[in-house]
Amino acid sequence: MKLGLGMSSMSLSRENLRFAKQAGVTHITLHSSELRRKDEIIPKDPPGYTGEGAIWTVEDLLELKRVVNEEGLVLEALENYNPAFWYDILLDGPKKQQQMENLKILIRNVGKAGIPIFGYYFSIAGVWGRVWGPFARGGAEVPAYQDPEQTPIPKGWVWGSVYDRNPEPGFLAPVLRAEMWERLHYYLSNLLPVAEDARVVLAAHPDDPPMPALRGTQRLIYQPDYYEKLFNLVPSPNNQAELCVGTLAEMSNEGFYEAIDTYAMMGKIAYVHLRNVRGKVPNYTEVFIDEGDTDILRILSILHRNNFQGVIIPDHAPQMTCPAPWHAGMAFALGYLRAGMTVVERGWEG
Ligand SMILES: [Mn+2]
Repeated sequence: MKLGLGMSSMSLSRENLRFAKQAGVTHITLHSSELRRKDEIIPKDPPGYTGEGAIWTVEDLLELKRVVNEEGLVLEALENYNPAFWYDILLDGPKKQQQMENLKILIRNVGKAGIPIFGYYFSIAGVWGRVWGPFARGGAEVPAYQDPEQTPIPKGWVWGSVYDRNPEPGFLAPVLRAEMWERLHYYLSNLLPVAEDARVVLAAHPDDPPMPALRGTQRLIYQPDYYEKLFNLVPSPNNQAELCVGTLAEMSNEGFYEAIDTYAMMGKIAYVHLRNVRGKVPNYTEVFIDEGDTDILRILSILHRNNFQGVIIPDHAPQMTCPAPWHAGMAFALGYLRAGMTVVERGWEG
């Protein structure tokens, strides 16, 4: 098991890479949906606009990797496409084939840059409906889900972003589950052969929040054992899970420890998001890693028993009351995970 930290284009800096190194982190995952090539950024774009979606070149990716490597860390995964890269794959729209050809180029480039994993979240509604509040221990600020009223998705909008600056008026028509599985099949059956060839694992995040439907779109992986269907949909060693334990714990059905045991045994876990949570859909809140309903040491023990060799990142952490709320929250989670990993790997003999 390796300790990782997730960063975004906002937080990727020499200082933060050193912070990670100091906290015992060896691997970085980079949330790449916000990354736009420098020549693409236009200051007057509306908030949340994705850009046109110019695919990152091998040089772009090698530059990211070089910065991470220079601080003594490994770039393990990119996480999430810019929605501009694949909105018509998600929506079954007219640019679907063209966008698929671009994703193939992207995955080949990721492979050429030597980045072993690409994490994705196959969802139209995206992460939606969370509220922030002082719900963790001592009033630390965290996201929570409180069964919000679900509004339809405006046209021109996908995955939490605006992909069309001049959309038609109106709303997206409802999308049924069978149709979503078909779209996922199109994505995987086209991209997995390229990913195999490029030696890149495609790693799926579960539905977050794990509601059976969100804003009129039915969803795919919203119960712990539904990953099996994804693995069987297009069988491939490169078809794996970006296993988000917090999201699995939020799901309405029990049995997520057993599901994780099974997926770890199958060698289907590309990397792990590990955070704690209190409650389940449709009402839950994120909390400190030692605070919620999930037995984090049991998760680490299951992973270790199955010889999991991949990276574990804290996913999110509460904002702690101090001049550096993100850093303090992450340092607490990283320290807890570092100690937990040591205990399960070495065994505790008192
Ligand atoms: Mn996650």
